[in-house]
Amino acid sequence: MFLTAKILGFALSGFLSVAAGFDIGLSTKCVVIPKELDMCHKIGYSEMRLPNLMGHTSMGEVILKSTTWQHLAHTDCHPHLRTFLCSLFAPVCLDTFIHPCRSMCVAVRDSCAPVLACHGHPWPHSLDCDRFPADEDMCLASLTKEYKHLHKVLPKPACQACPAVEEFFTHKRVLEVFCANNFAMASGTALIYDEEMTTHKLLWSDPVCDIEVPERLSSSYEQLKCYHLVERCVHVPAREGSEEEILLVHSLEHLEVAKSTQTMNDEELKRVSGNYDAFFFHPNTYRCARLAVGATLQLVDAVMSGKVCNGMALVRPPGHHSQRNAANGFCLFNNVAIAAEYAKLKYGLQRILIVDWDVHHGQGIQYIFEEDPSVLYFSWHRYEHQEFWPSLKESNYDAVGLGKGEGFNINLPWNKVGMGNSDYLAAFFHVLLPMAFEFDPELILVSSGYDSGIGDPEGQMNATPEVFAHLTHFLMQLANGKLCVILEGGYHLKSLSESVCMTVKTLLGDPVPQITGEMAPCLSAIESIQNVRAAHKPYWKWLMYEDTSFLQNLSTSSHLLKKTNTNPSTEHESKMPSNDETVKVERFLELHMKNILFPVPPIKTATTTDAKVSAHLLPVPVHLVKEMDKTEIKALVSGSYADLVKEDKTLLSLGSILAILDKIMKKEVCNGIVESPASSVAVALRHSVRLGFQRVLCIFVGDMQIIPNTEDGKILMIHICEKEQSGKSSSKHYISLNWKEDAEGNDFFSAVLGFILPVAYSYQPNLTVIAVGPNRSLGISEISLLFALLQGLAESRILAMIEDTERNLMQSLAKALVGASAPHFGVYVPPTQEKVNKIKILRDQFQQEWKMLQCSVKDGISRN
Ligand code: Q9C
Ligand code: ZN
Repeated sequence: MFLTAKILGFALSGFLSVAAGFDIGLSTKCVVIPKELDMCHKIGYSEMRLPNLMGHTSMGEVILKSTTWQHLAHTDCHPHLRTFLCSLFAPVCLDTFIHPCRSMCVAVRDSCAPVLACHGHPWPHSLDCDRFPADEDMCLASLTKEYKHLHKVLPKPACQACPAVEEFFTHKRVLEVFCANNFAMASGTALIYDEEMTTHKLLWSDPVCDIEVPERLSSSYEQLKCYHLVERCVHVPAREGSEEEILLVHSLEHLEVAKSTQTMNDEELKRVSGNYDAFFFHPNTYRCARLAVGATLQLVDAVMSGKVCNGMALVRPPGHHSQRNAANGFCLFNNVAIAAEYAKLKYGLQRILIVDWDVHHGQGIQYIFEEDPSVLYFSWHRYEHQEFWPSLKESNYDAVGLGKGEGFNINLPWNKVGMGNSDYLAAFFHVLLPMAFEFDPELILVSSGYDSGIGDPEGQMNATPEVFAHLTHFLMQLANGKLCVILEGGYHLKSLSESVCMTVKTLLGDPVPQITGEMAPCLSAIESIQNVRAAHKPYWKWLMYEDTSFLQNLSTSSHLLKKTNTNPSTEHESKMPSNDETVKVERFLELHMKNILFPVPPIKTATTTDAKVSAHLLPVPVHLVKEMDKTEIKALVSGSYADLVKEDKTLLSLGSILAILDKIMKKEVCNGIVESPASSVAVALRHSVRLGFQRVLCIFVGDMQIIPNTEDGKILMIHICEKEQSGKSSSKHYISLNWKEDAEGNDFFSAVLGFILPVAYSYQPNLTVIAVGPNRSLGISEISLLFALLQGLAESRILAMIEDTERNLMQSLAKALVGASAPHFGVYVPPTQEKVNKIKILRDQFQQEWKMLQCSVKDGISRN
């Protein structure tokens, strides 16, 4: 992680002042990105700058110039070698210049020149270290202290044992090997907060508006400080949104009315406020609302320019209810809608996803983008058959968008209060995430209201703060991680601030807390999910073969009838949460957060001391663990697995596995990756259980020789292979999923979202083992997807066991585990009918046991 964090971007002018000696004319040249450099395409730029520190104008030229030394990349001569070489000629995205400092060059040269000498080549003039600036603040510096600690001994090649080298044949390959995405990936999390936005407040008594208080902002910020999250974020200042920016969405008339309130007295303010449904003006409201818009745009700029990879803006007033010509529901300007228009205009984006997890329907956003296919809007909201504010017919699931925008508006109405973690997760698995992966957004904006959380007087829902960590984690897997979270509602101060913290913590890359409690969506949630799937079936390829049909009679309809008959006064009483309830939730959360939060292990990823392994994992910073010695392992591996210990190779890998498991158990490391024969998996699983992991989820990809015993329920095995293996039929704890990767692209999304994740979340493992054996039927893209999404489980405790022939796989997975590369899952392709049917059969078979699989109500199934 610190590798990328070390990379300093600076403006062109800064570059020019230190770059004397380089060919400036060429280094500032914008060129069209060749197709094979998809790391830059991913970011959304069609042009880039060539840093051109070697005086080259094209990749072809650079490859010619580097023939004598390019094979250095495959030696282990210095941990920063690839970074150094990449910085010399990699295309630079985002107008950010990257180049090495003299100290880095010297360090690399001192270690690597002997390797070149070994092969009969001198250190090339083009890599002369005097050409590079000495100022360490301005460029990629040499080894940091931590790095020295991790790699104490750099190999000193001797002429008798020249390191083996590999030749490259294509431009693409050269770049891949040198650059490995390092420079295309932004890192860091922006946090935007400006105290001035607490000056907007209600000046008279109004029971409808009195929950939208300044403390919503200040207490969230205080809580962030309390968890030391503020200091881990990149501070980005707010600014005022310009009139031009506001007019991207709003009418001039609306802007003028808002502007005119600045000089009004209380009485006039109250009168203007009365023109809207649930809004109040304060003399500083206009200024705050402009800051809220500007803060949101600053966040979009920080993310789109690559300054950070994600971030959160704490703003007031909120935005998602406000409309072209009207304030509404505490909102004056539609911050998120303006941001989407701005991003389209300034960065030429063609696909933006807006996720609105606020408990209210952001009807303002819906209206603005209803006919726009470039903005996919998803909102879940308390609806109660149109009883709940804003009580619109168009908040129901059948409002799917209009004209060209048909299919790009997704409403998931909740017809009951009390929705909780399982309901929200089910909505993500069975509705939002499959749409989002098919849509493939370039940027995600979250209308992040926390009134959908527990204790909120408006929402009356039950979801606990950690569910927002999971929702955030899922969204981080899309749009190359470009995620902007913008505050909307949230009126229980404690619930709000804890949820904000869970979101920011997750954006920063911390492991996600486990969700506790029964995992099963409620009947009413399943009904809503079924109906929105049915409504969207005509528009989405992934839904094409799903058997979704509308449910006419909802379990909540009778409740609606009953409600209209009740005495309004008693109804009012039961609806209003008492002060008592607020305090009760406060106390609950105080304890709950202590229970679920855990110290982040000091080391993210561990691997073995086996030099062969670490060599091709570099330059990813992994921690090296010393394996157990043979007698120790022999003592541990007893009984039925005795045969295994006879094989020396197996024994060695077991030694590393057991050592890493031990460190994961002790919370010294978060995850681990080892080279290991598939035959060790059964032993590793049993050993995990013996160490004290109560539920171990194992995803096994490929042929399995020894099928572990899973009868006691302490291990849940999902076995993915091309054909059913004989000898074992599926059961609750041993599930066989026959899946072969698609030649056209990645169609595994449907299996992961529709089956593997729901089963995994139902089981709630406290350790995940992902093993890849011989004859795997999944490609690197499919396995990477599995890794990315399963990291949300078991507090990110993952042990990866990979066959020793899988060098490429090993390298990409190591990067995924360390968190050093943006997610990359290949091209989305929708699943074939045959594959959809496969999932359907499995879902039917297991949904009574693993309830998160449920996404439709079948006749004859009565639950809850
Ligand atoms: N009887 C946000 O959460 N309630 N706004 C009005 C009228 C308004 C919520 C009730 C709730 C607005 C951003
Ligand atoms: Zn709300």
